[in-house]
Amino acid sequence: MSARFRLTEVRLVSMEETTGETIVEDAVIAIDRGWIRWAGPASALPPDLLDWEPRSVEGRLVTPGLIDCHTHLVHGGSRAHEFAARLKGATYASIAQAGGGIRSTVFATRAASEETLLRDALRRLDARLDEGVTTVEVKSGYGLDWASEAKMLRTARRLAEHRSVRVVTSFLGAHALPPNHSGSPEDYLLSLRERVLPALKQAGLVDAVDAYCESIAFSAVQLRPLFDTARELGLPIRIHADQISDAGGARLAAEYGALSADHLEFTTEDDVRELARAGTVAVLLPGAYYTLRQTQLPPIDALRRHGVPMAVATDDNPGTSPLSSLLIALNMACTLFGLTTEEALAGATRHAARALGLHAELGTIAAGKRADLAVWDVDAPIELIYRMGSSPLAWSLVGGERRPRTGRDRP
Ligand code: DI6
Ligand code: FE
Repeated sequence: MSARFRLTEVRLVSMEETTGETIVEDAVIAIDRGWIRWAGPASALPPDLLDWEPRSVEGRLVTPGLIDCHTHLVHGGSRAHEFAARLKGATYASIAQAGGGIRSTVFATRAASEETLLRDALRRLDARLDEGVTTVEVKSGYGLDWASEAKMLRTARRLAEHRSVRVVTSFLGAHALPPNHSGSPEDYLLSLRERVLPALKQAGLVDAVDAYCESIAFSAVQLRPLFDTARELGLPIRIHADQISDAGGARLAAEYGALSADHLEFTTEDDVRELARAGTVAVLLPGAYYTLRQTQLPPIDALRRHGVPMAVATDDNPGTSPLSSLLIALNMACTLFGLTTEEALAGATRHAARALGLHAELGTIAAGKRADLAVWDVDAPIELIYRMGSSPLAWSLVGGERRPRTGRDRP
């Protein structure tokens, strides 16, 4: 394989801010050792790129590789029985209070071997890769002790050794109090600050710090010291905020200049203003909204009015969003939250890259970005979102390397 080549006969959807999902017909993407050197109409190709090996995509649509910027795809066990219980009228909170919920996944994750965690996570990952996902964020938070959190994060890192994908990790030790924890929440958070987080960071396992700021988890007041520690360690912050109550999570995200505030169903317009001021991305998670049959919508119009970038992700977790399909999350973002298809696609590309702090190198097709691309058998971007359950991906490229779809032998 040559290190330099140009994709030709591209129908280019760059998802750049200025052009969005406009299609540039008969385009070329020139790729140099995994990075995009140039992208635009063939008629404007700089002459020095003419002798780069041409590889035709035969008129297929090419978008940036998709980015799933909020997942818990490494975890043990299943919570199908809770799904059954909810169908009979139980609520998420009542299940948690009865000892189920996050705690039951903590027991299953602690009991699982790393190989089992890896095998199950790879299945959930593969479903995404076959939908054009090239970067995925993965959280810990179902271990809640040093060894089990480390096991989850190591497994997340290993995904990138087994598949062509970029993995970004978040430490979510502040997800719940560990089962049988005898001390106060403050004691637990202090142990994260003093021992667990610095050690995991030192081991190279943590790219960011996340927390569950919620009436049934931790309060903003309790979380501040943890975020101070994250800051001292130079780690960016993201927050599960205002999902089932207004617990001040979005305000806290803005206060700490968090990369993202995720969920936001109960966020007020005043808080949206703060998010805008802080440059924090709103990550919308319609799979959780759907699964919990929520009725309170995130403040989409306010987010638009104040210019807060909106990303969309799966939230793939065994309790509230057992969803492996980012394309279906995009469909839900449109149908349930009223996003336009262009907003939804920006939410899985440009804005998702920003939510991970990687917008300088990912999220659009432009010179200087990584050659992470998705090649599709569709006529227009809306087709990616409108149809559910059958991925139109032809193949993807990660750092310029072609990744065929699973089980497909044709090019
Ligand atoms: N993300 C989370 O981490 C929590 N809810 C959500 O949307 C808890 C998920 C769980 O019940 O396991
Ligand atoms: Fe989540």
